[in-house]
Amino acid sequence: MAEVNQASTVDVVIVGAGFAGMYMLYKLRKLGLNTRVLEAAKDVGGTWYWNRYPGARCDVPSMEYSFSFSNDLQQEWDWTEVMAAQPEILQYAGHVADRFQLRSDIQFETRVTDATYDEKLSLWCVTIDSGESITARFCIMATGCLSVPNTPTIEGAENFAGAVYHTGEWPHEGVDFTGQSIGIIGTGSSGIQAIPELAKQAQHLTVFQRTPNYTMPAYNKPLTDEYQREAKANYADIRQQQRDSLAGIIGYGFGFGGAETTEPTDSLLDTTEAQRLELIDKKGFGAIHRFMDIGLDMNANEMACDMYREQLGRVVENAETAQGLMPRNYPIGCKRPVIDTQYYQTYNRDNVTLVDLRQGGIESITETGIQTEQGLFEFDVLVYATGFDAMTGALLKMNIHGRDGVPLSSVWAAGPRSYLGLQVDGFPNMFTITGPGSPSVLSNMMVSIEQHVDWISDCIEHMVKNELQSIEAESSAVEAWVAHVNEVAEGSMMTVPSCNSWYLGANIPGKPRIFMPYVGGVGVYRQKCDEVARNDYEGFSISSL
Ligand code: N01
Repeated sequence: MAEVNQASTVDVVIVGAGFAGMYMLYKLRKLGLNTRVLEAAKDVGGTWYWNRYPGARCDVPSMEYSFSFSNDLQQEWDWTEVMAAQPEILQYAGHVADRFQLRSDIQFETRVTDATYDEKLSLWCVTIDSGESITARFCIMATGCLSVPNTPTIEGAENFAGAVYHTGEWPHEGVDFTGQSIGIIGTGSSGIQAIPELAKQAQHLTVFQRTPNYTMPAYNKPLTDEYQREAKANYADIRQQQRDSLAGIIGYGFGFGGAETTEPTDSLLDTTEAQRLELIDKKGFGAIHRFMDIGLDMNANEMACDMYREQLGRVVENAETAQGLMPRNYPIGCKRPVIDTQYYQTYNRDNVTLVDLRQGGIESITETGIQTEQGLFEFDVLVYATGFDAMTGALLKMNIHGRDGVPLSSVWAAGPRSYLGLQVDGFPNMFTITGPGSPSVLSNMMVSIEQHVDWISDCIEHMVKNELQSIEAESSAVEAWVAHVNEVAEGSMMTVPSCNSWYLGANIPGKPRIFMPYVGGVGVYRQKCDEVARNDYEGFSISSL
């Protein structure tokens, strides 16, 4: 491995060596800037480095969930499946690091504890867990949106005698569950992906489900050489369509999650019951994909939920288990869509038990299992699939202090506020890649990462060329952007009171209920960011050297 850049003063510090940090480094090197990346893990990959649980897989087609910045890279890399599994994505991240020789500027096994802005010197002082500090003119947070695992506080948790795992911090050597009984808490994307795989390995699997999710079959399959050749020949066009789209995904050749279309057009309210049943016969869970009003009208949405439950009842053989798995009382589409491989079929196995916590919640964790209001369930191993302190977690975990020593935690006490999800007022020369207030988690992260990195790198180039000292979001621009983010989310399924999603911070006790990502779409958002830059960085105040 190449020697690592250990300078204590650099032009730019980047926190995080996931896809965002890696591409940011690549771009800043091209500008000739001395850059250092600080990364807690032993290697690159970010979320794909940590989330190694069985069944971990991307929910975006691989050909689109990959970098577009280098045509050579996208032409030479071959994906094996429509939606790649974690090991393949991590291999890809490693390939990118090797190909562009990125590791020499990445300091691994280094956790940032503090970042403080020195106004007199216009420098960021970034402190790491060894106690050392690095100063830099620009500080770029590439810390990811889902990088701080959430382990709920449950009474007696420390008493459990067996092994305990979290899907978001899975052991790198893997876990052999042969002959073991497992208890798993959580049925979000991670739980829904892990459950079918764990059930295959375990002697018995008990699933503790607080809120059933709406999940769609992934219809994943191997990619043919012919498809890859054809898609690669059309890559320029595919990438442009992704950039102009709503979510950065066009589902080229496949649709999204096996659906025929990524852009629903029909009205469910205009269908008859007989037509709906016929659609379910033909398409199963996919029956609801093409109806636009599901996202706009609560009655249409409830009709779709009925269709969903109907299909679920057809797949799950035990009627009581099927009832237990049925999501109710919140709209479909209000949370991050989940896609799965044989999730409901897993409950037809003899070695899987569902504990529907709506019938009686968790009271405590004991030495041998979980005590619920329905009784004690015992197992050897406990798996938390309980998600993340999303979007703000990683930023607030570091002690970030801006102008006048003001902590980010106090500026964000009532929820995150940011201009374009790129900068916070009072924190000059600090950028957040895919920060709250940007499309981020509502999009294909690769598209959003590339867009933010390109924008930030153009901005820094502009600053350097014009001998400018600092750039900082204006408070009025932050206010206006936050209002806009809320306004566009308002009226969508995602903000209805019955929806308790991590988009709203609702999964973390005490976290302010604010809709964090920008729902306006990556195409529209990109235009807005470009317009801001074209208009001399409108909404930012810039000072000269
Ligand atoms: O986390 P989640 P996740 N007692 O927050 C339950 C991305 N991702 O890791 O809904 C009992 O969605 C909680 O219950 P409830 C993707 O963006 C992508 O699964 O709060 N249960 C819920 O069931 C995704 O959305 C991929 O009632 C408790 C679960 O834990 C995001 O990561 C794969 C509990 C947490 O679900 C997060 O997904 C994996 C408690 N005290 C992840 N506390 C793909 O690309 C929490 N829960 C496919």
